[in-house]
Amino acid sequence: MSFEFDVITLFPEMFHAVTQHGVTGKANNHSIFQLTTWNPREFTKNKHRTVDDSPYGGGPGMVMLAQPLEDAIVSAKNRQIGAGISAPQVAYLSPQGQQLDHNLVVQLSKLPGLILLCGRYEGIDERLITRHVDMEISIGDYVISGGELAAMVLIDSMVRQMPGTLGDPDSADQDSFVSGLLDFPHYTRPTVYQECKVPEVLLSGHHANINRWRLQQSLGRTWQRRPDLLALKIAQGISKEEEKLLEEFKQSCTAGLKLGTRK
Ligand code: 4G0
Repeated sequence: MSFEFDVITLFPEMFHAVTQHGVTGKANNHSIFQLTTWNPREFTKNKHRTVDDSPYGGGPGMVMLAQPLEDAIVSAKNRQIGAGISAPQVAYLSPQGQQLDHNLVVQLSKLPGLILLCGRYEGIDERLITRHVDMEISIGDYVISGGELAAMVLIDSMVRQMPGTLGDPDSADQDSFVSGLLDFPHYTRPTVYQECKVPEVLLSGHHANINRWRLQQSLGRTWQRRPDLLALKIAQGISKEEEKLLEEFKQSCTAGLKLGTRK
C-alpha cells in the first residue's frame, strides 16, 4: 500500500523536484508514494480561466477564488476514496499553520494519504478553507511566493519516514531530532585536508569510543547552538554518562578559551 499524495497547485511541474530527483524520486519509482496533481486552472468556468480576484474590503494583491479550488479538491478527494482512503485529509500550507516539526512529520506519515493545498497570491478565500481544510501547516515563520515549496518540504520529510525509502531501515532513526539532539560532525577521505586532521578517535576502529565521541559532539553542539533543545532533552531525562560527556565538552571549551589568552 503506497502513500497517496494529491496536490492542488497552479504549478504541477514544480513537483518533478520530488518525484524525479534523489531519495524521493527513487521512493516514487519504488511506489512507496504516489503523487497526483490537480490544477485549479483546469476547473475554471470562464473563458479567461481566471483563478484569482481582488479582495473584498480592498488592499493589495489578489485572493484565490473558492470555486476552482473546491472543484479540484473534490476531484482529489474522490480519487483518494477510489484508492481505498475512507476519510481523505486536506492540509493547507500557510504561514498561519501549525509549525512543522519531527513529531508532526512522523504523525502525518502514518496516514494513508494527504491532500496538499498550495496557495499563491495573498492567500485563499476563507470560505474554501472553512469548507475543506482539516489542518493548516507552516514550515516556519517566513513567507514564500507560494505553498508549493512548503508542500515539497513536507513531502520530502514525510517520504524519508516511510518504510523502504532509505537504504538502511535504521537510517531514519539515526537522523538528528529523533534523539532530540543535533547531529555530530562527519568526515571522509583524506585523513588530512588543507592541514586539517580528522579526529584521531574516528581512525581508531574502537567503536565504543567512536559512539561516545559522537554522542559528546551531539550534546556539545546542542548546548552551544540550541539551548532550547538541550533543555527539553534534559527535562526528558539524560543518563549519568551523557551528563559526564557534556560536562567534559564544556570543560574542553573553557580550556580552549584559556589557551586563547596566552601570548
Ligand atoms: C497562504 C506557506 C499561502 C497565505 C506558504 C501565502 C510560507 C508558508 C501563501 C500566504 C507561503 C509557510 C498570507 C502571504 C503562500 N509562505 N511558512 N506562501 N500569505 O509554511
